[in-house]
Amino acid sequence: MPSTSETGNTFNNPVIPGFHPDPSICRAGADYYLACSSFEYFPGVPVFHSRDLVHWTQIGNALDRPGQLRLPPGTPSSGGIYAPTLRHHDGRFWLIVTNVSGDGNLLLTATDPAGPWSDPVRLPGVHGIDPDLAWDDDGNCWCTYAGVGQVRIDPHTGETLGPPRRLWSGAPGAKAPEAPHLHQIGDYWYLLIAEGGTERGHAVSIARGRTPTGPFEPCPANPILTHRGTDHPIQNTGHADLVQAPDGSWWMVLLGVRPRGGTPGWHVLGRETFLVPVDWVDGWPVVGALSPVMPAPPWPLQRPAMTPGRDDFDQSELAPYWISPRHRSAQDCTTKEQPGRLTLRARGGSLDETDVTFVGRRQQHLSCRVRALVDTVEGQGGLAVRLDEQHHYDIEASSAEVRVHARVGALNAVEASRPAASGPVILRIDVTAVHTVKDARTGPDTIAIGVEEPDGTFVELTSLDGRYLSTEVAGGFTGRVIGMFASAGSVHFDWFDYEPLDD
Ligand code: 6LW
Repeated sequence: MPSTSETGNTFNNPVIPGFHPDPSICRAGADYYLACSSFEYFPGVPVFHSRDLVHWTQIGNALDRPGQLRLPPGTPSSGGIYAPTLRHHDGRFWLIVTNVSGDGNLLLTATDPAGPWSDPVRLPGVHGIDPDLAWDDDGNCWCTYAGVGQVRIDPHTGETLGPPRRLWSGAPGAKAPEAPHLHQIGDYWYLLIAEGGTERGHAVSIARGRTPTGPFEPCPANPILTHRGTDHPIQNTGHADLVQAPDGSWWMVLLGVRPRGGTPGWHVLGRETFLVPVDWVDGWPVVGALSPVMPAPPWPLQRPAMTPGRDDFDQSELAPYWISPRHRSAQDCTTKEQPGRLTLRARGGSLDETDVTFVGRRQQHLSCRVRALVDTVEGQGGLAVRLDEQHHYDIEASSAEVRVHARVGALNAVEASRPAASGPVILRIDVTAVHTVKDARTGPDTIAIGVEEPDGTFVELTSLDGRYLSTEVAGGFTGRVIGMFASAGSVHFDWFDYEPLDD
């Protein structure tokens, strides 16, 4: 689904739209790889591949076996997996990440970043989120983490070798020095960090030293990137990583958000991954202007198929973009029971609870249409737009009725209903973003929910304000996920179609 507004001379930001925060990037020859946070979702840590830095294809998830990713049923939304670092070193790929809901810091390796990834090694001596990995010329492996602290580790066993040390806290008084990435570039070791918190105060700063352990001298131009206090269409910019292209140019990937609607602006797709060029002046990086449309890099842009819009459930395994809160098993989610259909079996919980049978994909476009053909002869279920247990809209079909629910914090209401027609039904959700960013009266988008007649006519049952499914209302670190659920018995889905619309 390449965007229609992209030309040969430009590319569109974000380069990985939808809830894909905390990007970490590395290059192996002509191939770039990137990993993101995944929080309460299974499988965890989406891994992407690109040949041009602009177009990315998801090739897997680093944590795709239950033994690698333990998210107990009570794991809160926005708990779980935080902020990976992905590196290529010594002919292998290395990934270090934190499970804040149990296992702490984890280190995995793979020869192919598409997987399989190893079982994780635990790092009980590393006490901080956002762990980074860097090897010096003597082969020492340095793990640097939020705070900003550092400890030498044995990456094979996870043991710490020596005491932890504090390295740098960013600007005096700035909160949350985090997301460190340590890079050896030329004569210096550069310590890139985020500071100010992941909301409107977010920023990227850097310091440099002659050794990986410092001392570190802050860049006089810090923060080297921030959109604080501006009207920029991309906000909350921070949590960055650096990569060098084969032609010698440098690039930064980072997270940002795209608020829409009136004050304060609501962002609904979570924190997305953006790309921006970097120049070097006097041994310091100077970050180029970050905008929704950017000058293209000086190499041919590939155009791989992005996440496909439609799934007919003809494969025996689900594609890597399908995610489920906390847990998924062949007992409650399978394409093998009825060929060409996804069967979901209700585990018992509703969308309001943590133990729910739900399979979805990230909403990646400000406007989109989602449809699914649902057979509820053996159960009850449907389509939902989910931010977390307390913030979701859904349309649920049973043999008797089709109902639209809205859950917003403590409020839980049936918004509309109608008797069910006999046989399978096409459920449909149209998300339409507002055009004007500044109209004080509007939310970011409207979410129209209903059923589609066999001739394609949309029978809208209700239209809801999208602001209540935004991070500004719900809090947390994720973004909207749209998908299928079963609330009773077994529900069969013939297909699921996600169509980006112009916004
Ligand atoms: C992550 C921290 C942050 O660990 O948010 O934006 C936290 N940065 O670095 C969760 O994504």
